[in-house]
Amino acid sequence: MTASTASTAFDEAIARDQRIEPADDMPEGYRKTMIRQIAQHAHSEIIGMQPEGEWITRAPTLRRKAILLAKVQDEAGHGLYLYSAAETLGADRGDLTQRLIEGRQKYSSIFNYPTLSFADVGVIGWLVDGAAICNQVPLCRSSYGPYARAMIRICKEESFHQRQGYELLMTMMRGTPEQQAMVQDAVDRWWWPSLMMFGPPDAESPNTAQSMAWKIKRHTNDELRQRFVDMSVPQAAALGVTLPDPELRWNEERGHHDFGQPDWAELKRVITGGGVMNEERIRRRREADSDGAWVREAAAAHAAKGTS
Ligand code: FAQ
Repeated sequence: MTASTASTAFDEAIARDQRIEPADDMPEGYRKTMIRQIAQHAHSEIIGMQPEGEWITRAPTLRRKAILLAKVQDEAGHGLYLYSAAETLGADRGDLTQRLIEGRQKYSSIFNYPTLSFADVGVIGWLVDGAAICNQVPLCRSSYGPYARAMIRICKEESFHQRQGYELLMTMMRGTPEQQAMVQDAVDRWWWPSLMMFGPPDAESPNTAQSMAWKIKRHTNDELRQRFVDMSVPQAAALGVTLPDPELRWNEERGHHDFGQPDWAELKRVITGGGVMNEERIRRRREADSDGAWVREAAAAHAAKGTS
């Protein structure tokens, strides 16, 4: 097939809302964009195990510990499905990990903030998984088949994550004034970083227009951020916490909440390695990679023997 017929078949499939599958011809730019987004997403799931993982040994009850363990294991699973999806595009998993630990590929800014109390575990479930769901449900209709299909299972698991976080916060809000203050403090620290998860404002997002045209993204960063704010306001009220934004109010005319802008300079700083936890997150990822090298070598040697 020549390049022009390949691009026509691809364009027609996109126009008809058909899925692009690994063996289909696709423009190089599409392949590169998909690898970038899927790899960044996979890295986020794996690095995202760290902030909550730190609380597994300090969970207040056996029940909370079991829930948290299950959640953190789910994140590992999500990373693995996503690396597999990237491999269908010709990417190499080892190479992607190398790019992450050398700072050549990004992961979500949200995981560069510290988890200071157990209330952070609840707020990560409520707000961070809530934002992830808001962003990822439309990705179940993303044009690249393996990515869209991985997203269906991931979203189901993310809803459990969100519910466990909200239920934990509800329990703490029924507790002592100290517990209520811990929840409010965690909400104050995580609200703005959660809004940043949706990416820069549309006017400053270099990839959105092309990714929307290719139906990789189904909504812009600002559309999803608005959806998340509208979803979170009644949940905050039911919980009895205040969202730390003095500009937050219902706009009758728009049928949406107006809200303040996150500190976009902070997002840039965190994405480029300047967040509080960036160094630690990458140091631990690098350590896990080298500690696990013998397992990969043993598995490869076993596979080479051709026995099961
Ligand atoms: N952090 O032009 P755009 C989770 C980068 S999973 C870091 O707007 P795009 C589950 C962007 O990559 C969370 N980098 O880019 C969990 C681009 O990089 P480039 C991860 C960011 O791709 C919960 C540049 O800035 N979710 O939380 C961020 O069209 C709890 C310009 O931006 C996904 O990855 C950021 N916040 O839109 C786990 C979802 N924002 O080109 C554990 C899939 C932007 O310079 C515990 N990804 N960048 O290399 C997406 O939907 C999109 O990639 C966006 C960005 C919306 C993140």
